[in-house]
Amino acid sequence: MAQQILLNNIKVPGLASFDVYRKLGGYTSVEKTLKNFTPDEVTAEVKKSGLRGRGGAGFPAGMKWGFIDKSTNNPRYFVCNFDESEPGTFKDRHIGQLNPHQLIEGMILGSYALGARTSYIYIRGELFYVLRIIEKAIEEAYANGFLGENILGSGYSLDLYCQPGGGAYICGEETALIESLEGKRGNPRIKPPFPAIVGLYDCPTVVNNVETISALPWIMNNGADAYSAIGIANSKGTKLISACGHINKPGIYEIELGLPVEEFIYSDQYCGGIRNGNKLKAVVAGGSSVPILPAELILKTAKGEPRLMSYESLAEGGFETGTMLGSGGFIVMDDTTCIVKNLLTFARFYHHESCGQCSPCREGTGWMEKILQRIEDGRGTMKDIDLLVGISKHIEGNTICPLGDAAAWPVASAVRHFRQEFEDHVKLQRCPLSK
Ligand code: L3W
Ligand code: SF4
Repeated sequence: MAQQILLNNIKVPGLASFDVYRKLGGYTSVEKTLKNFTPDEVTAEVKKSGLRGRGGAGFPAGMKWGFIDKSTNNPRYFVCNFDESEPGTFKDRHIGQLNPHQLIEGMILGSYALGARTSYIYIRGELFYVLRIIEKAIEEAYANGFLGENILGSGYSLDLYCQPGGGAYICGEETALIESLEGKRGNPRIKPPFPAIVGLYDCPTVVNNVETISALPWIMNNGADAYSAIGIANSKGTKLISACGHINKPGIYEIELGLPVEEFIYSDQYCGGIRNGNKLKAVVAGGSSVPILPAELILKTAKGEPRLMSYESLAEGGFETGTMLGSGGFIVMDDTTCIVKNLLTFARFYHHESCGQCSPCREGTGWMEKILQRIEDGRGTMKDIDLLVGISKHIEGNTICPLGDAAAWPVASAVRHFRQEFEDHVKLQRCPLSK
């Protein structure tokens, strides 16, 4: 059984209540940290642990905290990105719903490290039922002296608010989230400056994902060395994977980074193999925003080495033959799947969610959707296939935020790995998989 850090007590009845959480050792990391660690020592511990951002980019958490300018008197903010909207990604809502105090405990630790006096959990608007659970947990934390003035007599004070999101995928991009939190339309800002320098209300701000923050209590309780002893290379600790699609056991799994992909897909402990004994066709390993890989490249790298569930191994080969761990939304497709149709669904999503600020994304996502619809309907031409690739290349790297890249990468990789299937649609003037 893999080490469980985030899901350890998840099945305990009543875990969302302060009393049950506290009985299981909850909030001990706050007691220990406020007494024995300076804020900079907490940052140093998180740096040493090797914890990386679990929202998609995998940026080292402690390093991000280290960018915060503490030399001015400006307020600093710690913000939790709970705007989980990435297709195939449903891990954060699970821990927020069932273990909200673990997240609040992590918020206290991160806020203390950064010297934040006010912090926010920005939660996807549609997850209103989770917001209610978190707000209740925040109330309990105040009532028990873990939030508010002079926490546990330490001299450190913190107010924590839970804010419902604006109802758009783009509000999960950290600068759009900040704009939305300020009460404006969630339009991404140009980076740099990064939020660590100019963030919420133009003050230094760190935005971290729910899963990243929820790992902090374990790290402060057990130490950075214990955390970095789990995992592999520069992929330390555990990762939540929301597995979905054509597998026997869809669900949320906490894996130790470095687990072979083959074991994750086929073992009974995890996905339990492909449904109906079908053949694996393709996987999108990190939410829909990463390159799609065919079965042979998700199980083994181009060098023939077993592919591992880690930042490095999934990226091995670059975008020619590799992909990204991303948010951990693991979408599995069997051999009954039409890649063009699947891609069309993704393209429609990005077109709908584009904020419209930059023309390559605003125009390109809609254009790709139209072409994919044409090909899927049997009205496409061979030229359309190259046009798709051309558009995706013009979007990639030419936009304000990563949504443009996120829309381009799946298209470029699908044509690279499944060109024959696109050509068959054109030749047959229909989907080859339709009866
Ligand atoms: C200060 C520097 N800070 C980087 C910070 C930056 C951010 C973090 C990572 O995109 C990805 C995207 C989606 N000084 C800094 C610095 N930072 N350099 O580090 O930054 P970045 O730009 O690499 O990525 P990002 O903008 O955070 C996130 C992909 O994740 N994705 C999306 C998932 C969506 C969800 C969801 O709905 N919950 O998870 C999935 O793969 O495409 O590539 O904080 O400020 N020099
Ligand atoms: Fe908006 Fe798309 Fe530009 Fe991002 S890339 S700022 S979503 S138009």
